Amino acid sequence: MPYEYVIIERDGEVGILTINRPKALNALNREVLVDLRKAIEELRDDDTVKVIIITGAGEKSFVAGADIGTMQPFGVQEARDWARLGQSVLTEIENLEKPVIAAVNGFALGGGCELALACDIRIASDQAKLGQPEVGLGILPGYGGTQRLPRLVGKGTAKRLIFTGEMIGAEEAREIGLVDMVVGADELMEAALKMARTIASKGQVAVRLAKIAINRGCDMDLASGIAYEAEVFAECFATEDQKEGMKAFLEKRKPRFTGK
Ligand code: DAK
Repeated sequence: MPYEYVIIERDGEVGILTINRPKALNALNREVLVDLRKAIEELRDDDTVKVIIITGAGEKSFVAGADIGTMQPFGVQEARDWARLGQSVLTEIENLEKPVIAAVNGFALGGGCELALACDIRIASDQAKLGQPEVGLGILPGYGGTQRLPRLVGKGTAKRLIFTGEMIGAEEAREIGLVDMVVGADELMEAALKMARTIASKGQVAVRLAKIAINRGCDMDLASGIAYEAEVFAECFATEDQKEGMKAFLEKRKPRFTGK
């Protein structure tokens, strides 16, 4: 399905979704968010796609934020609707039953940083710059930044980044845990694809259940999270993948997972 602001490509079992509004540094306006949602749902429903990579078009930017021109005239009710639209798209990405890797190829600011935060794993180009500059515009992060950022980097660091609006480079982002890996700009997509292919080669029921266990467990106290883990761990033993994975190990061969 063709989109105006998103490009979808498939590389084997990996779906690559490129946000494509480079003239505005891929800023998220309503049309981009609507295309992003439809594209995510297309990849979600495509059984041949096991892992998704999200990146930005052009060399300069992943996503430079929510579109400031769109938001400028908002009143309180429109701002609430706008927050709900973006939040629901990002929550859909976070809860997608497939792993999502953000390949952060440049600016990831405001809503762009929040989009990366909603992905499972973040790989950044050494040229990337990340931050939550919203307070400089008289607003606060509205696409989950005040919630996901402290959960990832800790309360103090999240407050520093959000209160100062400071932009940080990829290396510092890695040091604080905001990104998982930094690679040269030319190697970014290959690194993201390599990781995606590795994940795609594993038992997909197990990967899916691990994602659910981590996401749900992080919102629980430890004892409840551990109990929840036991439940999803047990579920694996009802799958063909578990039988095949362990049989292959014992027979000293590579597993042939079916995702069942
Ligand atoms: N929105 C709209 N257009 C943007 C944009 C953005 N976020 N970022 C860049 N652009 C546009 C520029 O206006 C420019 O357009 P033209 O003038 O060429 O038409 C084009 O992209 C190229 O940008 P620059 O000429 O500025 O490029 P530079 O290399 O000089 O600077 C920059 C790059 C990324 C440092 C700069 O563009 C910049 O500071 N951009 C804004 C970054 C920013 O502040 N991002 C956060 C946006 S606020 C909420 C819901 C959501 C949010 C908040 C609340 N609720 C409803 C509660 C989220 C908010 C945000 O994300």
